[in-house]
Amino acid sequence: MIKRSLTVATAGHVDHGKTSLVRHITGTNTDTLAEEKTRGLTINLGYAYYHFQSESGGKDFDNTLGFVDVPGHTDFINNMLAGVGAVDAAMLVVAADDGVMPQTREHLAILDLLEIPHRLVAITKTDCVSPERVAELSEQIREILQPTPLRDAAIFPLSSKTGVGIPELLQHLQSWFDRPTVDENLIKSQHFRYLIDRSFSVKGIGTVVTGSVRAGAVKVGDTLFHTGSEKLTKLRGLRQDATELTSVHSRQRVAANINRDSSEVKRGDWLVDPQLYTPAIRLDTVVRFIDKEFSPRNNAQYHLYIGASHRIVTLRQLGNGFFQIKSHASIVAHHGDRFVVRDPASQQTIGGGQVIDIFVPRRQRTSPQRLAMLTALHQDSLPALAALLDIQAAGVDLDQFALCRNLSASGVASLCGNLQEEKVSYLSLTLEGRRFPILLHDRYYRQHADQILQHLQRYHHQHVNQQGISEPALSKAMEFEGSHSLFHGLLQELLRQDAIKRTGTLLHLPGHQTALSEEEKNFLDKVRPILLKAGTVPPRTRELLDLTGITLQPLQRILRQSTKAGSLIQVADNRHYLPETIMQLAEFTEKVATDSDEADGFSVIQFRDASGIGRNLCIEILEYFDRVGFTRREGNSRFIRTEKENIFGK
Ligand SMILES: Nc1nc2c(ncn2[C@@H]2O[C@H](COP(=O)(O)OP(=O)(O)OP(=O)(O)O)[C@@H](O)[C@H]2O)c(=O)[nH]1
Ligand SMILES: [Mg+2]
Repeated sequence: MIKRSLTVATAGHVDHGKTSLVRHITGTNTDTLAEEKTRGLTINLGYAYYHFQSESGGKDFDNTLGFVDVPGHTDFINNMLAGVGAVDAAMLVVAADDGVMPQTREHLAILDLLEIPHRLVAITKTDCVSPERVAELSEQIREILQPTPLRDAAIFPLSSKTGVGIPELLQHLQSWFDRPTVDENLIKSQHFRYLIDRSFSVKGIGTVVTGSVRAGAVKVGDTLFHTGSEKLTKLRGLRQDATELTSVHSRQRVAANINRDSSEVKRGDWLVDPQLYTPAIRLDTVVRFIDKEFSPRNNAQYHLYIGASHRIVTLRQLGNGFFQIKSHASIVAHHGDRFVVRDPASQQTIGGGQVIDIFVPRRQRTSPQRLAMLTALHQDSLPALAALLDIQAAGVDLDQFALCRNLSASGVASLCGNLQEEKVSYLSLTLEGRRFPILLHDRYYRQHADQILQHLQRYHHQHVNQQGISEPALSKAMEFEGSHSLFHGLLQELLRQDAIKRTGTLLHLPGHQTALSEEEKNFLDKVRPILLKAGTVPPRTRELLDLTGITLQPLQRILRQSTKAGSLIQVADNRHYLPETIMQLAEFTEKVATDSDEADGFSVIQFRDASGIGRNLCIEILEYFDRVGFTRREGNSRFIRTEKENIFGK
């Protein structure tokens, strides 16, 4: 038996018979609160299930139709929005006697803005009116639906009192299962996301949450990230209605047993794959306003409903139909997530839209480049990536692209495969500390590479005695506008292709070799054995005076020349090293970093104790490593920034 499930939310004006209809179909009264019972109306979301088996194409299916019953009363619109924020199907309920009322219209607008794919209309209480009235109301509803995507929605006149019309409605709901609801490839290409709508504590079991899987798949025993507490949690168990499950995938509604305290968990929180968590305060979006003339006031506060959460936000028009949402509290969202905006002053739903980017730049938020980027991003992943490659001279940050769109490693791999089929030629720059490479269109790679090569050529021309230029100095001299990591990636690529070479820390063109003067050769013959013998604590310049018998000024001059030629490396004002000793020290530093608790880096003291080198010289060595980009200092800790070969060559 193949399991399938679909969740349908109700919608419609207060007292129009939503809860009664769900009860008639499932046998469950979802109005469980005492207050709901005494007032005879729904306040909070209600959940119920209808199970049926079916057969199609020679396969047997075990189907679960889940219902999320929402309140119709406008006072509880927050709950209604949380309920419809996580479903793929909805039924708009209109009572035959009352007809179309304010919340009929508002809920219809919300379903429209959220672009819920499956929808139908139920006309309830037909037992209270004449057949003519039902026909007339059907006509009116048709007209109202006409300008919306619900225009083709089927309309079912029925009565929850007599049961008339309900079999037809059920048959239609069941037919929704025949459309493919599960795409295995899509599930694999995304990380797990599960939207929580309730949390409670069960004796002997612990915290149980209910909600719906919005993407990906998960199995019992997996570790997830709970966004509300920002803590990891183990998934202890899964249940769909009365059935225990071992795994779940996108589009299923399930209860999950997690090891967090139920007081930490609230509606609107997510359980996500730990790699996916990227909360944002700002979102760049497209918004559609119900009143086309409407334009948001810059500092006004609006209510944003996204997923099952509610935020106070401001809206800022960016241009080309894009709007920036700024929230007082962080939002967990990804590209394509839908939302609704309400105006607290008028208490009306005013619009809704879709998230485009969750990585909003701090500056130039409305620049033509940013708008072009948003236009590129406002497409499916493949055309979006192709368009970005075309316009981004600094390359496409695939880490961000993948996080924004919730793409797993397999999703990224298949996307890049498709890109190659499209004959887009680009280069992947793999960089340490990043999950995915930076992608650079061949055109831009050539531009950057030419610029680097030309610069080196000019440099050699102007500094004949110098073997080359260090990476940070080159980047500075070129006024390179891209990131440090892009520059580093470009150099790695050029080194890999032998288009440039590195001697010590100095980058140069392959053909360039400084000719050593007789004087330099003699000096090196004399000084190399001294430095080799001294190892990691070479003599200071002053000490070299005695050791070489050369007087200060000529010694300083020749040290300078040898440094330029790459034969020696100057670590501090008065201290020069052989390149191979620096390489040994770099290797040693990597070991110190690995031996120490990696997350905390390593300290000068640790380095001193491990090396036996005096504290002051240790500081000089490490500061030199910082300067050339091998290590990075944060407070009292140092971290290895890149493999030593990337800085000092092989
Ligand atoms: N005669 C008749 N009464 C109905 C029918 N459906 C619902 N009712 C009655 O209408 C009233 C409201 O029904 P509910 O199902 O609670 O309405 P609701 O849409 O869930 O209301 P809210 O959740 O508060 O928005 C109840 O008294 C029901 O018994 C129907 O088909 N025929
Ligand atoms: Mg109700």
